[in-house]
Amino acid sequence: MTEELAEVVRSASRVAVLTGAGISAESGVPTFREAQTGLWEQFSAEDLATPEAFHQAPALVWTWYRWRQALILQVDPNPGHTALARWQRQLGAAGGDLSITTQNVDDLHERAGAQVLAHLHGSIFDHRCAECSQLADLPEPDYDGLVLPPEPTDPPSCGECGGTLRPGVVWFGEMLPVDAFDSAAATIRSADLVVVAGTSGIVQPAASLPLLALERGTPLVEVNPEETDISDAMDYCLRGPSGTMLPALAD
Ligand code: BV8
Repeated sequence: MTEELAEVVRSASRVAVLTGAGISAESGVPTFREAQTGLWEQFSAEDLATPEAFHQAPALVWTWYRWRQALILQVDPNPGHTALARWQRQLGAAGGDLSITTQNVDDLHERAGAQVLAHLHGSIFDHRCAECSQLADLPEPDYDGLVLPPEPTDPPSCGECGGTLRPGVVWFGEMLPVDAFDSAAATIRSADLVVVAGTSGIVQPAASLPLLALERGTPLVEVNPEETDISDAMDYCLRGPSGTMLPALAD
């Protein structure tokens, strides 16, 4: 990290962070860029994360989500998650603020002790009725997420209307929760530093959020081992894994 960036970080008191799948990669949660395996080998994640896929193959899509839940329950936050939680506590104690907006549907930021402002694409642990939208609590999936699940199982029925339960996430082609997006946009517009960690910058409208920083010339930092669709907008690019780069940035 250059001395210039170190000074920018030291003087920041209102930090807005946007994270993507890459921040959970070192915990062992596959990113969307990685090839699928097992039951889902012939599909890309983007193929499965749609209402159409769930309508056509509810058991396959439902089992994919239950398997991902099991995997997430069995892994731990990594130093990237814990660095953001620490930085958030430190800034909060000094009268500042660090907001975390994530595209991820896992709970690893929370399990690292951080407050999350917005889960733009929902939570993998939420389930709702595809017909009446009633939320439903389900027991944890009973298979080992570190090995691939057995045959697909049908999604359960809604206890209220008998409809079909679906994952409580935002699928491709579905609208984001307006309040989540708007609060994320507000924190980025009022930040004095924006950090974008672990996202390819492909999925919209999430990927457009960091660009709001350009309105006021707020410094933009990207943490990613690779170049992304939004790297050109960045003032600083830390080319490395977030588990290494975020602790260096936060401390
Ligand atoms: C919307 C929840 C309005 C589910 C997700 C045609 C019709 C309809 C819509 C569209 C269309 N064409 C385009 C769109 C818009 C579409 C879109 O953006 N498509 C893309 C594919 C072009 N967006 C939508 O549909 C959104 N809704 O637009 O509504 C609308 C409605 C109707 C009609 C028109 C418009 C909804 C998008 C939300 C989808 N749901 N997740 C689930 O999780 O199963 S998206 C999902 O994929 C993730 O949440 C995340 O957002 C995205 C993956 O992106 P990343 O997080 O960036 O992860 P990725 O794997 O791509 O990259 C990982 C990065 O990490 C890499 O850069 C890698 O280098 C880096 N990395 C790896 N290791 C590390 C690391 N970085 C740091 N450290 C490491 N160790």
